[in-house]
This record gives sequence, structure tokens and C-alpha cells, in this order.
Amino acid sequence: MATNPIPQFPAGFLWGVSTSAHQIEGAADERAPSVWDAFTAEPGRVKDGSTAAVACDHFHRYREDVALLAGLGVDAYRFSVSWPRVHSPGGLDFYDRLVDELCAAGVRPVPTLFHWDLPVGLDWLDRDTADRFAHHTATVAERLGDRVGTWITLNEPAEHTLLGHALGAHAPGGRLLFDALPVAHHQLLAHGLAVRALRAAGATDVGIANSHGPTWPASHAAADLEAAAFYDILLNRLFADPLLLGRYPEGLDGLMPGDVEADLEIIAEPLDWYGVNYYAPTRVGAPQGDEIEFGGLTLPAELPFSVREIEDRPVTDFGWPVVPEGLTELLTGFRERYDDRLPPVVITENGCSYPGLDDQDRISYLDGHIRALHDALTAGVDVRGYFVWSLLDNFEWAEGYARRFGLVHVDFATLERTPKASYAWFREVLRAQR
Ligand code: GBH
Repeated sequence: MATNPIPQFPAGFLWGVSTSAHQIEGAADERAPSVWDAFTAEPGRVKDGSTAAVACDHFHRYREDVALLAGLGVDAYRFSVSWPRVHSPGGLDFYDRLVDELCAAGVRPVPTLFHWDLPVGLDWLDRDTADRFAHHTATVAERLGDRVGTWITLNEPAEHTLLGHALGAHAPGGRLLFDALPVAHHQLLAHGLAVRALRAAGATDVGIANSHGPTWPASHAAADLEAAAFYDILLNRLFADPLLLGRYPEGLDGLMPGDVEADLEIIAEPLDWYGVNYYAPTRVGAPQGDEIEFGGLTLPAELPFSVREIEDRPVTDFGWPVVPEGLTELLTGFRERYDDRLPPVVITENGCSYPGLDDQDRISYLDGHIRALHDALTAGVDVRGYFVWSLLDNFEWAEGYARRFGLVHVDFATLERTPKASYAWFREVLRAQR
């Protein structure tokens, strides 16, 4: 493996790993259903026909998983709170136990309040869902706030809007294309209201986990540049501008809900840090008149852009290109665009899917991305943390159990956990940083 040691990050830099409730907890019969349970039950939605009813059974095996975190030596663990579970008998009891276990192990709990598993009966097309989310947030903060200091409101509202409501690849399965944009606005509003609820509960370390990546135009032809700029607005600026600048980007005329001025003030509630989930850049060009199969998705022909292959790059098991310097480019670009409006940045997810226990490909992916992150730091971006996606192999949404993102292998027949080569490698990286 890499012979050069990874450069030293500043003291206090937060090293962690991430998971989400629906992808690992299981114990679906011990909570109310989410839109993901309903979606999964429809034939053909999840590739291998699997469900998350048991998943990693983390709900019953969390002690073993916290021991794996402690053995890894991470500072922090990012997990999500299942909204339907909070409003089921038992309520927050599980998270109460989990947080205690983490604190006892010396691992900082970093809960995300929504990671896509909306309770059945709610819909992000309804504005009212934003108020309900604020209420959910207040309930969680009241119960865990004495031990939890760091909070994440939403996970990737961009992907949830795109995959769940525009393209129908994720729950709840809407294929609304641009009519899905109110879902983006309502999540952003929910975020702002949740920040206020967390502040009211005394929280002083609040962020979001937004999905971002550089958009690379297919060529310098005007039509390709225009299509790429539009894609960049949708993936990056639509979700960062309102938070950091208090306004929506231009170029979405007629697509967003009408009068949003008062909401934008709520949405732009100042953050203590800004979380970025980074996986890969996207190559984008003018529409080509055909449906496109891409990265497990079907993109309809009527979109005003097309997604192209990034050539000459290794790809993960999922087909995503491996482009570590895309992370440096993304962060220095953010720093330039948002300047002093950009709070300190935390990488809330970064990782890749590969099979096997001797996962040298994952080691080289993570190694490259941590170095790229250090490059961003050197270039002047205030980066404060890095979380690997994911601790465990888990339910990878529409891909079922076929994609393995874990540092720890899970045998889904026996639920046995086995640390991979990447687990031992990351443990040594962390040790060398102390
Ligand atoms: C995250 O979503 C989720 O938060 C998490 O739950 C999930 O398990 C994890 O990532 C892994 O999927 O242009 O072909 O290179 C990530 C959403 C959408 C990010 C597709 C990467 C680019 C694919 N991803 N995207 S490609």
C-alpha cells in the first residue's frame, strides 16, 4: 500500500464513520412503517428483491457495533434517527441506549435527524411536513440533548428530491421531474425550522449533510457548457445558495414554489459547520435525445442535460469513477464561491463499494480522498472533519445488499461482522494522526 504517510491534519480534526437507520437497524416490526418499507414491498423496486426488515440487525446488535467503533478508534459516529421509530412504542429508548453506549466508549454521537425514511402518511410535497419535522427535531433534542452536542438536520435533500421524487428510483417513487422541486424547498424549510428548534434546545454545533460534486462539462461547446451549468445549479447551488447566501440561484425561473422570501430567512439560519457528502464528479453535456442508463439510474430523454461517462478512470463496483482530486476541486470551488459565508466544512460521507474482505481498492480510494482533503486544507479551506461511508456493509437502497460500502463485512445470512483490510488500515491512519 501507499508508502508515504498521510499528512498530519490539525489537532482536534474530527475522524468518524457514518451509517443511517434504515440501512442498518432492521427491527422493522418494532416501529411504524416508513416510505422505504412501502417502496421496497413493490415488486421490482429493489434490485435483488431484498428488504431492510432485518438489514444488519443493528437495533439488537448495537453494542457489538459500538465495540467495532471503539476498536477502530474514531472520534465520532454519525448515525441517523428513524423518524417512524421515534413515534412508535418505545420511542427514543433505542437512541437513548445507543448514545449512552457511545459516550461510554468515548465516541461522540452525531445524529442525523432525517436520512430518507419518512413515516408513511407524510409527503415532502406537503409544506406541512416541514413543520412536522421541526416538531420531530424538538422531540429528539429534548431527549438526547443532554449527551448530544453535534447535530445534522437532513441527509442529502438533493438526492432525496432527485431520486425519490423526480426520477422514481428511490422511495416514495415519484417521477415528477421538475415538478419535484417543491420537495427541495420543503426540505430546506424543514432544515431551517429544525436549526431553530435545535438552537431553542441549546444546541451549539449544528450542520447539514449535503451531496455535492464538481460538474465537468462534456466539451467546450456552448450547448454542453449550458447543460453542465444547469446541472450544477440543480445538484450544488440549489442546496447550498439558500443556506449560505439566503437566496435561490438564478436559472430556476418558474420551477420553484412562488413566494419564498420569508422562508429563505428561515432556511439561511446560520450553521456551525457545513457537511459535504462527496463520491464523484459528474460529466454532463447537452441532451442526446435518448433515455440514459447511468450509475444504476434511468434518466429520461426530456431532461435538459445528459450524463456522460468519465473516461480513463478506475471505477468502483457501482460504476462510479474514482476521482480524489474532485474533492479538492469541489472544496476550493466552494471556498471561492461562498467566501466568508462558508462555515467550516466537514466531510460527512465519502466511500465506495467494492466486494471482498481484502479490499485494497477501498484502501486506495480512501487514501486518495484523505490526501485530496488535506490538499483542500492546504489551499485554505477550513476543513474540520472526515467521515467514511460506511461502518458496515448495509442495505444500499434500490441496490439491496449487492453493494458493499463497509469497513466491516456483514454476512447477511448469519449477521456476522468481520473487519476488512480497510478497517485495519483506517485504524492505523487514525493512530498516526494522534
Ligand atoms: C449517499 O448517497 C447516501 O447518503 C447513503 O445513504 C448511501 O448509502 C451512500 O451515499 C452510497 O450510495 O455519477 O455515477 O459517479 C449518495 C448519492 C448518487 C452519490 C450518485 C454518487 C454519483 C454517481 N450518490 N452519485 S456517478
